[in-house]
Amino acid sequence: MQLMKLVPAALLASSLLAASDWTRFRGPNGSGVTEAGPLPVVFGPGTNVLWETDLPPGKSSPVLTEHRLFLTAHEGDKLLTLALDRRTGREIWRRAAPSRRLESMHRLNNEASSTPVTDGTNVYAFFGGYGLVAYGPEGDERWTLPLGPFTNFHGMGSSPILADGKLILVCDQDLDAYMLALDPANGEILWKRSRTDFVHGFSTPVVFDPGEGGIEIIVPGSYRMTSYSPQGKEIWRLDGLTYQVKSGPVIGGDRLFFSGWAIGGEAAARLELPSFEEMRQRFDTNGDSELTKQEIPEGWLPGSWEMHDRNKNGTMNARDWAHYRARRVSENACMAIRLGGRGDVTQSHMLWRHQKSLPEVPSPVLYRGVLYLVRNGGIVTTLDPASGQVLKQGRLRDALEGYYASPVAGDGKVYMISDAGKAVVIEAGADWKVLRTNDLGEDVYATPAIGAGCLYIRTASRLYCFGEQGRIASGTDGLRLLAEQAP
Ligand SMILES: [Ca+2]
Ligand SMILES: [Ca+2]
Repeated sequence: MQLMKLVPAALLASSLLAASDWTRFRGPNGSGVTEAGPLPVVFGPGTNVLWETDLPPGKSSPVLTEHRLFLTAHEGDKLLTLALDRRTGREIWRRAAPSRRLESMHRLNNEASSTPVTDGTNVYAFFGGYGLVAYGPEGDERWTLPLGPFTNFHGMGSSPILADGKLILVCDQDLDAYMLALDPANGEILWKRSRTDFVHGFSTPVVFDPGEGGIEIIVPGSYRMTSYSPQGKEIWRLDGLTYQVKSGPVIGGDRLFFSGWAIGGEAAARLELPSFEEMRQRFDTNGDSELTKQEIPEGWLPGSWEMHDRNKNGTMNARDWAHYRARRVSENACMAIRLGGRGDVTQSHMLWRHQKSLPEVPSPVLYRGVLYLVRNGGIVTTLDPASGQVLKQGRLRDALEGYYASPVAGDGKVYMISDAGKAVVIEAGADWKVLRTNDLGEDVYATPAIGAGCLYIRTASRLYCFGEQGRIASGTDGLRLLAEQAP
């Protein structure tokens, strides 16, 4: 179903569309923030709907070009990339990846959970069950690159990005994790950086531009944040992350903010275990130089043996044990890191850590000088990015569900959407307050996208483009996007 509404005419500056720049997961450099016109407070099915389009299932987010909107979905055995008309929501084309492999995944993950990226013309999409695909604006297949199968029992979730003219993809998995840089023109692998110290992860990188010529690609991984040059050389590393990273970092000035949470990462669960060598000497009763379940004292066994027996041979070797041992002392935290370092910056560049009421999946959003976190149960915490001090904490009383979509912000508002589809609009500020809780009537897992005067929200069955028609009509910023009527 497509539902078109007549959109009032207004004058238009196309530069505004370019400025919105929502071309990758969470928009401009993964920040979740853009200022591109008025955004609605009141919206939902039948209310302030500029258009809506039925979609096959998927949990990826839309990305925008001046005229198009791209997203991914899966239907039956097809891994789909779709192009919609940004003004109307009309589907222009859909293409299926050459094949589809069903990978193991968490019950809440999805075969189309990675968000594509666009260079403004073409689209690049990643599916854990296939690899990478690249299409031109008319749906012409430019290249494909099969990848995997992956050793990530929750399924893949990281999204590709474009940086320094390269397509970057992080494939963190339990065995042989790596990061790729490709030529977006032809899919040729420019470099492949091994990340074998890391286990499965789901984070999407961000880019730091220190303004001195060279950019950095910043990648959260299990226990460690790493910064790479566009050539794949490590610039700095910082230890102290949780073991399983899901959210993405955000940058404000010369600071990086990251929030990580995983089961077992609470301070109370912390347990210092002996080294592998000591374990071997004390407990390797069958003399095979590895540790079986039976050999490890019961209180020291991992909750999930499968996860830590990374090569699935039924025993723990030194590498398996080292990772498990690190996990038992890793702690969940939201942290601030000073950028610009070199080498191991764990001691020198960690600015603060906050360890209470942390989100499990959603990334933080830094908006107008305030850092926002939302965790399951609708608990919102705002932090002072300078000090890590809590500014305010409160519950979203009408949206107490789980939170998987990451918050986004613009036009003085922060949007947080629960998995039950309650979309809370918060008036931004240290002393934030709820303006409105809208009910979308369907589950929401995808992070919204923001366009010029539009909020794009993917629910279980459709994509909505919401906007306040009155404000758009009277707006002086004039949005051509909304001025043009459906063809
Ligand atoms: Ca043994
Ligand atoms: Ca093993």
